[in-house]
Amino acid sequence: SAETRHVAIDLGASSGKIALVTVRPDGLEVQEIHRFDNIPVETPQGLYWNMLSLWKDIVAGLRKLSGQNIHSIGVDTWAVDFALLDEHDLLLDGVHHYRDPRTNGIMERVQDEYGSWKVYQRNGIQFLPFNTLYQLLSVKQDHPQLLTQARTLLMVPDLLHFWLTGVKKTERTNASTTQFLHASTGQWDTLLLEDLGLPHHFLPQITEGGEGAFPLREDLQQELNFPSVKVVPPGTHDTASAVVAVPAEGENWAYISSGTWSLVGTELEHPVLTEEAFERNFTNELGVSGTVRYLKNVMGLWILQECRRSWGHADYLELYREADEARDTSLFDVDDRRFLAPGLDMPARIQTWCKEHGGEVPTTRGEVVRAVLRSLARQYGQVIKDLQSTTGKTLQQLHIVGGGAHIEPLCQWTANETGLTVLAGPTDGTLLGNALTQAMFVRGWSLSEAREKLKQNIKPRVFTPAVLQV
Ligand code: LRH
Repeated sequence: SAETRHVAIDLGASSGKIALVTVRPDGLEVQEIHRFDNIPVETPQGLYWNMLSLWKDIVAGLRKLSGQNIHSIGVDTWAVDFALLDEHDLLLDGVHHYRDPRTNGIMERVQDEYGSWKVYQRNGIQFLPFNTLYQLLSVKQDHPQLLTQARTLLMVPDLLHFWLTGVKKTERTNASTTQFLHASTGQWDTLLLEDLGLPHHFLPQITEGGEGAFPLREDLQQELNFPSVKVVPPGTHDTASAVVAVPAEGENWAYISSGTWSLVGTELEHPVLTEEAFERNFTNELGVSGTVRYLKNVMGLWILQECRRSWGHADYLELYREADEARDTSLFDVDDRRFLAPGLDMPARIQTWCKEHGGEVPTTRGEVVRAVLRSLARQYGQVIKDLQSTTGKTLQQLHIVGGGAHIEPLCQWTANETGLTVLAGPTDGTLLGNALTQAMFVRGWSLSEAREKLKQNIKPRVFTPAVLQV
């Protein structure tokens, strides 16, 4: 039909959003349906996501649409985290947060004892201490009975799709973030898991985002009463959905998906599994339609979010104004591991880093925010340089999608540090990419047709690199 309607459910590390995206011949209409906080819960047994509360909000959001003519529903969330289910599909343990310290030291052990290059050659995934691989090893170390009891492992969006449909499958884009999906076979790397002493009987079949549909569970369908709905999993890794929503032209573009994390990368047809890519710790995550998301995680706005929390949730615009007026102090390495864990001492951690490195310490809020944003931009500059050298691409445009596209000083500093024209927007790229991927299935579009549709609506803001004064 001329008009199709897609419900995108996007869970990020700090909030969830549900939107109804209507696709018409002349463009897209985005209607926000429900927005809610995602607040992790600290317990004596570790840091957990509140899955039950998230599910409650998903159903509450869908209820607001009940009876309407919706064509499809799809969920995306952050990567790497998972649930283990027993033979009755009961949750064994909750879903741990990837920032839970339970993985401390595990990645390093695998790197030393098994060998990093050996792992990288198999899957081309960047070494991050919280990858599913190391989380599973921590379960094996601390609670091995859970792995024996488990019948199914579901990644977070797969769990939500299971609760919506009753179907247990793993969507490919998010499966690639586990660090045990084989780069050339495209299947679970059972050999790697066996080498590391991990079972794999609980790994479901892999499906492609945007390429399949499942009926809504009967009881939900009865309650929600959508006349002709299907659940169409999109690229369920939020970053995969965000990349779909890059309003790209031609070949020579890179992106920053800028939210809690900054994912700095480019779209490729084939993975780069070279020693250079390995040394620079680039990842070859998978995107929709067989694409490769060649990118690197940069710590992102997380550092700012945690500083703000320590300042009693100060107003962001106020903070940017203070940063604009503040003096420059030392920049710092945003990717230092010390910034990964949650903590109200984030400003103090930054100050300690600067002291240790003999720099000028930021003291006021404005100075801290300025140092965070400028240090992020500097790191983007470095990653873009490495991106070009490891892929041989000559980049011309850098798209910023996600919340960070709102932050003008960050966009401008990023243009200056990378020397690339920055195109900022859409700010709700993940939601749009999720909905567009559902539309690809429902309407039979290709990825480039989806992006053409997006470009009818999105006019990015342009930031030109400042000319260096010599
Ligand atoms: C961003 C993101 C990122 C992952 C991280 C765990 O939300 O999905 O791509 O590395 O969360």
